[in-house]
Amino acid sequence: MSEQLSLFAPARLQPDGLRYAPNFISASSEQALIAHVEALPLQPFQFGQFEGHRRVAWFGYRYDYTLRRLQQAEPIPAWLSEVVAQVEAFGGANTRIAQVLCTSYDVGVGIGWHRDKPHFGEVFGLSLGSACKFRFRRRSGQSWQRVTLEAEPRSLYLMAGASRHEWEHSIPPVAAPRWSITFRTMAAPQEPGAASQGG
Ligand SMILES: O=C(O)CCC(=O)C(=O)O
Repeated sequence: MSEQLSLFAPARLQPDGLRYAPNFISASSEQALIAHVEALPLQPFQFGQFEGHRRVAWFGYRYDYTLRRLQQAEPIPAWLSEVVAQVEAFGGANTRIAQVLCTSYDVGVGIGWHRDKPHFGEVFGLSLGSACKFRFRRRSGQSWQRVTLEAEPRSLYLMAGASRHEWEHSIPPVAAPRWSITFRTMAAPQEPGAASQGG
């Protein structure tokens, strides 16, 4: 498994804590994972009273935007065990995936600017089916610093550190069907009195 860190163009700026591994899985694993994801009872993403266009299924935990808290979800299924183990090995010692989110993006569907919920720790994303422009932005005075990662099919990205907690990310509407599997660890318990992350 090789790791590639220099795909950011045109600027050399790169969010700290971001790692990227092209060809993280084989083409046959990719096809098998897409088939498994498509066989799930995918539901439109619920954001309080709003409904997103992407379709999702959660395992381990689900964040309920109406109740504003984590809920227990179905356990992570056996067909994900191998790739979860690969992701944990990529994350390094003590990486324990507690939540998996499977997402299907039809043509023209993307995801808006956000940071993942603070309940979660590190965030890994496996891209399937087609490439997307994985965009990052961070406030810099009156403007924004911006970086785009071309997330290729079969690649894995890891957001930790500043890339996870300071930079927001988004995906513009995709030009071809894309699926992603997001793997999240849980955040370390906060020290009493420590400031919590918004969003
Ligand atoms: O599809 C992806 O790779 C990103 C998904 C994402 O950012 C999210 O669900 O919060």
